[in-house]
Amino acid sequence: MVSPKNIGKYRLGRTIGEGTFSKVKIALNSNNGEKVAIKVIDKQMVLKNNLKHQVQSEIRTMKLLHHPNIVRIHEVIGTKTKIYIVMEYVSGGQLLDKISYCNKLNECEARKLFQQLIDAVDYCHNKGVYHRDLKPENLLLDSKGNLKVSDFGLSALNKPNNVLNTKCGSPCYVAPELLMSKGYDGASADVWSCGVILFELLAGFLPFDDQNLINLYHKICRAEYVCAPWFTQSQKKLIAKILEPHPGKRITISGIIDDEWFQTDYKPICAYEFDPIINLDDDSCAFNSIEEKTTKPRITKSSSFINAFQLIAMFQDFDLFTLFEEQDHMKQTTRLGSQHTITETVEKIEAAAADVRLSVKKMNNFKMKMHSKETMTRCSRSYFDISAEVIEVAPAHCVVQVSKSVGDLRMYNEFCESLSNLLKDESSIPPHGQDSVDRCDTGSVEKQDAEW
Ligand code: ISQ
Repeated sequence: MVSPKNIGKYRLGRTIGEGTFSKVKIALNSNNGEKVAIKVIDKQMVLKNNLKHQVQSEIRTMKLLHHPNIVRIHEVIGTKTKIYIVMEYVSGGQLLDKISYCNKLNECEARKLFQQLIDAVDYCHNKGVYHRDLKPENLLLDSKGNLKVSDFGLSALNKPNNVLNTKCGSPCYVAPELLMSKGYDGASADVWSCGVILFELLAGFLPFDDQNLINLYHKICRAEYVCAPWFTQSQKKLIAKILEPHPGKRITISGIIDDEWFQTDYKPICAYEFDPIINLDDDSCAFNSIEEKTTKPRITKSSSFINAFQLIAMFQDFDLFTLFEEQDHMKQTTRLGSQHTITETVEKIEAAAADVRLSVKKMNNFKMKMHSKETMTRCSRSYFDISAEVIEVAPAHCVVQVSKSVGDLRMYNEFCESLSNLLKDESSIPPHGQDSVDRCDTGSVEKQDAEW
């Protein structure tokens, strides 16, 4: 039995935030005493609103977001009635409180927070993830005053179609194209919201505000705003390019990053420093119930060598990960058997990457990350498309697990195909190379849903 105040190792505390379908509670990890924030989502509400698949896919996406300015997800826990998204606890409160307290921020502070916001948004957009509800309530501050964006990827719960519904809050940060219910591009809609936030940081008041929703709607759609008298020319110039009502003419994130005012004191964050290796034993996967999770065997992360029991357990695990008690067919992980030594297998991974023009970064002797050379234009905007991990099952018997981040499947499939062919290369297979690994055929491609 699960006590209502305890979810696994977490002791739930008070509510610190509330959304349309969810509440955020503070909680204590009883294993290490650390505080976490837990978003509690009512499954019934999600099902009633036909948001099941969207929420599933968005949680999967959120787990791939690893950026210092984005609230990290630790794990997702499913019970019969609720989904618990366990996140890092950000202790400095909402940016909104800081604006209310300070009235307006000085230029340096406002620029630093805006740069961090744009870095986070840029990172997510490069992964094909859009927020759609950026507003100061979703912007938190850590103990050092750095910005952390919450709810990135959870647009299903943000309900963008309901912006004029007062239950969902004010539309002050929402782009005109969303208010006009036209089709919209998530990237430029997020850019608009960032512009409203920048204006508010520098001015201490909103660019578009009116008690009357219809008037507010008109002001937003015509981009009718008055700059604060202390705005500098360069601030005005950038804000005008962002608060452009026509999404096609609006500045892009790249354009903002190149802007002179933005570039002042800008220290871009390098993706290499924080992008994750997707570990085989990543226990942040979603599952049906806490009871299921606690009975599953763990696979150690410290070594590249695993035993046959762990291998079988690992394969069984993946079949069980269904939050809504049904199979999801989104394929994100491929496993290939290799009858080569770990060193030869790594060489073949490198050769397959070169084959499809992926550049490789070796994380250690058995883990590597790859990404398309074309996306490597700027350090702050680079991200990894594919990661590969070699697990030595026995001498000259390895399993290669290839995982992909969000994005285009084509490159991933080409890489898997090429690697599969290279691993089948008989000339380099030693004579003792008999296939003895249960449920993993040599060189054959087995795709698994790594998340659900
Ligand atoms: C993390 N820490 C504090 C508050 C939060 C609110 C929403 C999402 C994450 C959070």
